[in-house]
Amino acid sequence: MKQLVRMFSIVIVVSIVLMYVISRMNAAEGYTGGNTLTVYNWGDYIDPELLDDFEEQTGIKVIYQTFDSNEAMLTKIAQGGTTFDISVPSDYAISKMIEEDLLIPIDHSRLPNMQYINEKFMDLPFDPENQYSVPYFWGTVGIVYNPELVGDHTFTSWDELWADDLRNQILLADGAREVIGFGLNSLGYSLNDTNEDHLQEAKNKLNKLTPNVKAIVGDEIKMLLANEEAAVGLVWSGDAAEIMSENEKLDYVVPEEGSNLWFDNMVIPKTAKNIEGAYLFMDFMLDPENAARNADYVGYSTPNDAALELLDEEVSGDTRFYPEDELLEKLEVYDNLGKRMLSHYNELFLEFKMHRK
Ligand code: SPD
Repeated sequence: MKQLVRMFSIVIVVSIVLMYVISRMNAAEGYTGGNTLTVYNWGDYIDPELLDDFEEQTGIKVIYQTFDSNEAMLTKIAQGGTTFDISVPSDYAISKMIEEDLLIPIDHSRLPNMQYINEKFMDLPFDPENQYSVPYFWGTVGIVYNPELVGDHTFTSWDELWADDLRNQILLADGAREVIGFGLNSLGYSLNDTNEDHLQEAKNKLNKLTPNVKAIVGDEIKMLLANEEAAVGLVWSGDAAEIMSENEKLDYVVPEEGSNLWFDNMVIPKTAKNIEGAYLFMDFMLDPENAARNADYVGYSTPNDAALELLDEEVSGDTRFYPEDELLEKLEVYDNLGKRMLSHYNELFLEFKMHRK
């Protein structure tokens, strides 16, 4: 009898250990049960204290994972095997996800704080009527530079990047659309151009930039520029704002030939397991105080009017990061160029990267 009880106890203990190990493995793969929420966001794109506050307010545990490009995020969600409840793609990637039937339509009645979003960020062509996405941050692509290290350059033109005196001084954000885009813009073409001759011309011109390019990097671009490891960077506006808060010598400009205006919105992928939690999270992030804290922390521009009022006037009145409509009208939003053309942009970017080796 004693032996039977011992064996029974062993079986119970082994089962408990196994259940624990399996639940940890699931968590690592983004498993969401009733009381967890898996958020898949860009790196450095949220105030981590907001996640703690959300957990405390709702009792929902957040499992947080990051990506560094729309392409990486799209591939991961499309290939399946994940259970993300929230993601934050950009404009053209949202359009692609809608096209590929990867998103759940949004019920606006579950998002009372959506009222604070400025209407110019709603109903944009990549998601008419915001059927699938909720504004998070927005911004431009431009050049951050250290006036003490670049002579007379003020980068009002993309062409200044090719100057001989900038040898090994430029860092580029690791984005295919951003790099091919400024190559096209520098030639006077649209950053949505699909003409093969124009694309080859842009790549050949970018190849000539190679001697000036020190590195193509991810989020570390902020630390490198703030520490003056390079004089110039091609960056998203919010990263420029953060870099400039670390090193006040630096400035940010959007070249006059044109550039990219982008929008990152929250979505609920079809992989979601906690839809109720996803709505709670989106509405929490739309709350004016939370949205203002988030904007303050990450440095990006908020589409939330009530949050904007809570920010320092120094921040909300800075036209480098909240540009006037006149500049915005000159900028272009990335189109969803379709699977084949987007892959072609990626190939061209890869060829440019290889050219540097
Ligand atoms: N580190 C956060 C980066 C977020 C950038 N999103 C901009 C995407 C533009 N296509």
